Amino acid sequence: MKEYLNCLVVGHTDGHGAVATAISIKNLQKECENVDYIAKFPDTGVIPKFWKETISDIKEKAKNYDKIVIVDIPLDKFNLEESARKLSEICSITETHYIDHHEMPEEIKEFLERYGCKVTMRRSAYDTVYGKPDPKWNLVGAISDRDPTIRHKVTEELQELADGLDVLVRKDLSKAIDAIIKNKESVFKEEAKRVPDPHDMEVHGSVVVVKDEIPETWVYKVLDKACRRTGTDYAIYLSENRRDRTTGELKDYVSVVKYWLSDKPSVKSRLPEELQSKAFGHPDAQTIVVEPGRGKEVVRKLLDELR
Ligand SMILES: [Mn+2]
Repeated sequence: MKEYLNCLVVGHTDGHGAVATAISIKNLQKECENVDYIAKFPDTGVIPKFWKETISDIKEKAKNYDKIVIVDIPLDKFNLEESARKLSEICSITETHYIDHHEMPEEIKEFLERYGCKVTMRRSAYDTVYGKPDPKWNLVGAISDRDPTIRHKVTEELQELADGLDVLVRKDLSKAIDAIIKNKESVFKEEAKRVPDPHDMEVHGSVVVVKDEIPETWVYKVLDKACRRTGTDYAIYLSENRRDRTTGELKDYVSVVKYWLSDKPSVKSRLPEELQSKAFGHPDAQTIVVEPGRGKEVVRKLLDELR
């Protein structure tokens, strides 16, 4: 007989969340007869929705569980007190473990602990999990979360698994969780093949320019691969005369990324001033939109600046 009868894991829905959920389930199975889980987009994937709606469903079911683990789901920073209050209600119904690696103010942590929540705040994505991290899968999850604290342990094979994981969680999250629990690497290696390989690449110092035609949805992932393969810090891709999906206008798009393991300054911080207003995206994954025919000039300017 195990110590607990029914346990529940509630987890986030990105690659890292899938690993955190799967390994938490695996570890709980050693102490619980039955482990259920909830990890579903958008219910546990969109943070405001989670704390506004999904949390009430969990509260309703809480009395059926001897232990609940909530992992990799940050409190809603725009409704911090409100989300902490809702979490504390669950903690007062049953044993609740809240495990995360995003910032939490000390007074919120103290508040939760007063209500009996078992709060574990981790510094790394790697050990954001219930119980012991799995030496392989938790690394894959941390790569997927682009956590630089594990940089010295990253290998090409683990990055390939993380690529496959990122693809599969968007298509079939429960299949991904199941494959991690069953340690089926082949499932992720197969998915990773969907990320196109860069072939035609030009290296200029610490910058690689990818000349292949890349489907729009894969641009950032392919650029990431290009940096990995060539050992460069930045990658650039030009897509000329592409139709804007909302306005229907033709534009040139220049995408620039910084490799997540590089300690060079962000792309955004290094953009020439005249391009700043034409750029959007994450500081390390920017796309610059210009009039058709002007893309090549932008690529030259970026090369001058970044190489
Ligand atoms: Mn995470």
